[in-house]
Amino acid sequence: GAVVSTPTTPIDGQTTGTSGLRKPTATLVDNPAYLPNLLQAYVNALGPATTVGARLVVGGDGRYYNATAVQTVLRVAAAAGFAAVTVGAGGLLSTPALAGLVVKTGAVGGVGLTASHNAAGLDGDWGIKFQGRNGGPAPEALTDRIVAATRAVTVVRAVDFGGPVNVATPGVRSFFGGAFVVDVVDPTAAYVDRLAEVYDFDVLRSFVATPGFAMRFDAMSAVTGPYAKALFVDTLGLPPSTILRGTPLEDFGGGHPDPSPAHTPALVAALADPAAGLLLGAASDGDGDRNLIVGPDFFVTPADSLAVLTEFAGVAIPWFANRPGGLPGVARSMPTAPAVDRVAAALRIPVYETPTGWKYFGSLLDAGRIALCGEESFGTSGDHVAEKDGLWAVCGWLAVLATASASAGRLVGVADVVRGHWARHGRTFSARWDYIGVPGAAGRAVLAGLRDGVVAAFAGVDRPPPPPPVGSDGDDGVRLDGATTLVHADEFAYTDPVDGAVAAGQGIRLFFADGSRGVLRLSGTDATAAATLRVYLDAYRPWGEGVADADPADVLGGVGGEVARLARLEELTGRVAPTAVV
Ligand code: VG1
Ligand code: CO
Repeated sequence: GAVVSTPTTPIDGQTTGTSGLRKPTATLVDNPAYLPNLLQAYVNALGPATTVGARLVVGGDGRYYNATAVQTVLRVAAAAGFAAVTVGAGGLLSTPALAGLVVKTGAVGGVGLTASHNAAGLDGDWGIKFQGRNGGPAPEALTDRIVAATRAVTVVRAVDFGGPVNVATPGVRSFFGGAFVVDVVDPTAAYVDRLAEVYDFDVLRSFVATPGFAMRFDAMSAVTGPYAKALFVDTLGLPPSTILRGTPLEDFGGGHPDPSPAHTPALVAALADPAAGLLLGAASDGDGDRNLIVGPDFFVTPADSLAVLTEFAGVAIPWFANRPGGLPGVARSMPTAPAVDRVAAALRIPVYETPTGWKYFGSLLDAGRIALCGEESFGTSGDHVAEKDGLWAVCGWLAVLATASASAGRLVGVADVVRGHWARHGRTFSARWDYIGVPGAAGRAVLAGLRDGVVAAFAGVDRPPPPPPVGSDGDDGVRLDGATTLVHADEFAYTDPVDGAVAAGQGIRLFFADGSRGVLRLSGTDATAAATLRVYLDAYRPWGEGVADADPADVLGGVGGEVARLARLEELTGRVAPTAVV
C-alpha cells in the first residue's frame, strides 16, 4: 500500500494510568500529531513480530473524536503490517464486547476508544484503552513499553487510503489486493452470543414475562444503548420503554456517564414511583464495563453486588453452576469492601486481593484461579471475558431475581435479595469519599504524610488478627455508630501469584480496632494534572436489630472522621469535606 512516513518528535505526557490514556479532547484536536504518535508508539511497542500479518480489533464508546480516531488507527495499523482490523460498525464497541472480539477473532490485541465514565465532547475528555491477547487490559509490562516508545518515536508511518474507510455498516472492505482487510462487524452480535453461553436466556425470558415484572436500564446516551436493545428487547422480549437514554450520542447528551445514583436521576425517579412497579433498575458507564444495580429506594453497593452474584452463581447462572468442582476462587480489588470474602469463606474458596484496575485480575482469570471478580467502582464480571462487563452483571441480577422469585413463589426484588444476603452473612458497609481537583502535590503530600507517619510507625509490626465483629458477644447488641481507634497501617504492595509481577505503592491502608478500614490512593484515570484523592471506608456488622436500616453515613462517619484526621486532609488539601460521596 501507499505508506506515508512523516517525521515527528515525542509528545510529553503520553502516559497510561489505571486504564489506558485519558486527556482533554482538545489536547488531541489541537495537535493532529497526538494520536498518530501514540498509535505509532503502540505498534512499535508490539513490534513487527506481533503486528505483521496479525489482526487488531478497534471500537469505542461513540464519543466525540472517535470517528477521526478509528480512521487513524486503520492507517497506522495498515502501515504496521496488520493483515486485518475488526471494527464495530459505527466505530462502536463496548469494552467487554471489544475484549470478547479479540479472543473470538484471534487478534493480537484491541484498541478501545473511550474515556469510560468521563464526560465527552470538545470540552470533555477522550481516551484510549489498550487490550492484550486475552482481550483484557494490557498488562503493565506492555503499557510501560508503549509509554517508553512514545518518548522515542521519530516517524509515523500511515497508509493513505485516499479517503475515509467506510466503517458505518457491517461488511468486509479489502485493500491492496486483499493485503489489508477492514472487517466491519455488528457491535452487539458476538457479545449477545457470548452471554447466551453464560445465562439460560429461556429462563430469563420467561421470568421477565411474569405479570408484574418491569425494569429500567439507563444507557446514559453512551455505548450500551444498542447492547441493551439487543439483549433486553430483541432477546428477552422486554418493551423498548425498558431502556432510558438508549441512543449513543457524541457528547453523551452533555451528561456524565458514571453509573452512580447521582448521575442517573431519571432512573432513580422511575424506581421511586410506586406506580411504575419496577423490580430492578440498572445503568452502565460510557464504555459499558461498569454497572449500577438499584431497586425502589434501594442502592446495591458494588461490594454487595459481587458478594450476592458469587453467592447465587452456583445455582442461578449456568456458566458457573455447570462447572465441575464449582467456583475456583474470586477476587476483589483491595479498596473494595470485603463482603465477598464472607461468601467465599462459606464456599471454602480463596479470595485474591489485587490492586485497583482490571489488569490485575487478568493473570488470575487466564490461570483459571478465579471465576468472578469486582471492584468498588461499579465493576463486576465473570471469567467469560477478561474485562468487567456491565450488562453481564445486569443479566446476573436478573438470574438472581429469577432464582429468588422461583423459590419464594412470588416476584422478589433486589432489596429482598440483599437483605437475605445480610441475614446470612452480616452487612458490610462501604463508601468512597472522592476529593476531586486537588492539586497533585497536595494529593501526594497526603499519602507521603501517612507513609512517613503511621505506616512507618507500624513497620515490621504484624497486623493484629481481625477482632470479633462488633456486637457479636451478644451483650449490648449491634453498634451502629463507628467510633474506633487505629491498630495498624501499611502501604499495599501486590505480588501476582501467577506470574510474580510486583506492584508496589498501591494505596495506604488504615486498620481500626473494630475491624473497619480506611484506604487512601490517588486516582490513575485523571485526564489533567489535578489529582483525585480517593478515600475508601468500610465496616462490618453482624446481622441484628437495626442493621438493615442503618445509614452507612452513620456507621462509617466515625472511621471517616478518624481517617481524615490521621491523613491531615483539611490541612494538606484545604478541603473540609469530600467533593463526592459514592
Ligand atoms: C478508576 C476505578 C478503578 C477502575 C478504573 C477504570 O480508577 O477506581 O476501579 O478500574 O477507574 O474504570 P482510578 O485510578 O481513577 O481510581 V473504567 O470504567 O474507566 O475501565
Ligand atoms: Co468504563
